[in-house]
Amino acid sequence: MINRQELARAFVDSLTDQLVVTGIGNACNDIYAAGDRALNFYMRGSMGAGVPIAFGLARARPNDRVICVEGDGSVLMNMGALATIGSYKPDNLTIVVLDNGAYQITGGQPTHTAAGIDLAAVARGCGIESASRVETLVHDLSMKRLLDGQFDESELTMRELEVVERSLVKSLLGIYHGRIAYPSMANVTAPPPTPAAEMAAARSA
Ligand SMILES: Cc1ncc(C[n+]2csc(CCOP(=O)(O)OP(=O)(O)O)c2C)c(N)n1
Ligand SMILES: [Mg+2]
Repeated sequence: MINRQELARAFVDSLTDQLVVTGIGNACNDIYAAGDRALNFYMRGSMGAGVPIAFGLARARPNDRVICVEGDGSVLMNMGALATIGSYKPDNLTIVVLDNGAYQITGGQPTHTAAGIDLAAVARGCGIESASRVETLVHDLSMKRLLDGQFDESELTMRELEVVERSLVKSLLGIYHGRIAYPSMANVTAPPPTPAAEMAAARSA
């Protein structure tokens, strides 16, 4: 089973020249810890600002691909941004919402998604037709492989394939409880330095 930081490392390793905007939650810390790059922008301060910043960047840089990684708490705080994106439909913007059902970084208080609010459905309602939950993406992926014959040699039953799908979804969601200090997270959750700290370091260097 992979965990959220491993997922962040795999994501960062797969990047080439994409512009990455992270939200203020764990997305920011994980992606910074996985490997800082000049093309990353970490929103450090305002919840809800990652998605609109990424949208503005996508509009301003139509030849670049922009990927925004946000938390559920932030997206809930600024759902109107989804309607703006649905109106403009930028084709160079991808939004990934790490929906752990919690304001994890401030102590794990539950968000509305923990009560069943479906952000992918909200996004589709806002005109972002391709929005989908990770369960759907994984199922579509496995059905595509099944239909194009890639499982023909495999002895997996449909029931076993479902178990594989569920376990992949669980890995991808990487849900951890905010109040538990997981040992493997100890050395990777340091946030990126603030701009003020960076300027102070540059002055003293
Ligand atoms: C406008 C605003 N309100 C509250 C905060 C305090 N705050 C910072 S991160 C955070 C939780 C973010 O939750 P989420 O986006 O789901 O990310 P997670 O911590 O779950 O990864 C809160 C409440 C803030 N920075 N800005
Ligand atoms: Mg969250």
